[in-house]
Amino acid sequence: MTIIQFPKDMKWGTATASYQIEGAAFEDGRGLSIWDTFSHTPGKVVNGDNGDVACDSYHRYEEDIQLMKELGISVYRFSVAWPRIFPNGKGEINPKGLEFYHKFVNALLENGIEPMCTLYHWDLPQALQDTGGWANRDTVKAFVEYAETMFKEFNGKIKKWITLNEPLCISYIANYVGAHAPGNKDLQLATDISHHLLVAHGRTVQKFRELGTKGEIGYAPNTTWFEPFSNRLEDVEACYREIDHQVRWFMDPVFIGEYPQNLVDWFKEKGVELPIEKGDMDSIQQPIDFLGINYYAGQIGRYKENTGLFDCEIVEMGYDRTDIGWPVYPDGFYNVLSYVTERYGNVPIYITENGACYNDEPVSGTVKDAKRIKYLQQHLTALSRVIESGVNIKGYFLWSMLDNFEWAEGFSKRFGIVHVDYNTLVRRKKDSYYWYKKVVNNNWFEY
Ligand code: JJW
Repeated sequence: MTIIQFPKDMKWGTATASYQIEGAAFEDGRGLSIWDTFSHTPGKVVNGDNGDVACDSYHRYEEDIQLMKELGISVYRFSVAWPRIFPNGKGEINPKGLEFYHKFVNALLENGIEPMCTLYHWDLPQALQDTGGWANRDTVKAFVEYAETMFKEFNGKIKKWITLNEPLCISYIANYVGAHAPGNKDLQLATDISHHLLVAHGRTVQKFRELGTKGEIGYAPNTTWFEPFSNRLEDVEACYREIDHQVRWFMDPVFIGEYPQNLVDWFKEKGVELPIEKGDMDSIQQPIDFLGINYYAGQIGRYKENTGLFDCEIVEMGYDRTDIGWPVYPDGFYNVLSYVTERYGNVPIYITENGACYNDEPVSGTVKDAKRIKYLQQHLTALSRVIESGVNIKGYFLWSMLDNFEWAEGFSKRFGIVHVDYNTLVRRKKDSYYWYKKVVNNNWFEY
């Protein structure tokens, strides 16, 4: 028998995002976002799904909060829909939007659950996309204004803030791969956006300090790990290019004030350059209070010419895959966390997302998602090992509280520890919910 024990001040939570759960897409003055446009464009989302209703959490948040309370979590990570606050992205504020989040945050606090608020989890106001979106520096300005509104409005009530969720997805997946809204396929555009996102992040942190906002602010890049197929230098370098892009590109500027030079050169060979203006790197390099890490999967990589952006091919190694096709690779979680700490020092880290897609359905009232439990056991073990090694882990947010709208995969991919029936919107606790409840309450689990 092995006991996996966590530090006594470890915080346990769950995570969601506005467009993925709220629904009420056209209510109370909410403006359109790029995900409304994208999901209503035929062929973009599996089965033509969209977030018009989603989990209807906009109306059912009290039920959701009861599920959280019974689970015993002390923190909940959610995101605010920018177009609910500023239907046109900037200018006039929609009081109903603020009112909704006040009611929601009050309800969390009344139930003893601390809110962690993500300001940007992908639902850019469509009005800002119409003037170029994140490729236009005016969007950076609009974002800082929106953030300022939120800091002032919720000062003292929300004490944990995240500027951006998964900048790699916002830039390269949405604007180079084209799999997410707005669905562009342009490497220069994606690179411009990656830089503007970092500037937006840094200026928002500056604004947070300037206003003397209570609490802490961080940032939540997604990570992955690439393990070289062999120790051949070419394989090692190819894998490090992937890591340099997925991890360092979005963290080196924040912690060190510069981009990884090898990738700057790599992109330059492809005719792509960063749109750095005077003062940008200073704006980006703001001390943050914590780093959020999202981790789901790792890969084995091998050098192959003209493959992907970085001449690295993914090698099929027969690892188990979740139902979204991502390899289960808990060592990658350990490696990413060690790597980040080694590179940037002992920064406080929240695991802002970790979890697994398994599509188990209810059978006579129960959802037996044993594979999700196994995934969580493996990843929490890796987390425990890294904590033992001295990495400064403050908390863990399981993605996700509920099954929800999984972006381009629509409702076909389920990440929740609570099952949602999308016809009736009935919530049903899965076996993993009960398993996680024990972890949260005991602060340990056993094999
Ligand atoms: C990459 C698609 C080909 C979410 C990607 C698609 C095609 C090279 C889960 N994290 O729902 C990454 N998630 O909202 C945030 N993380 O490429 C939260 N990463 O690529 C979860 C999807 C993702 C992705 C999805």
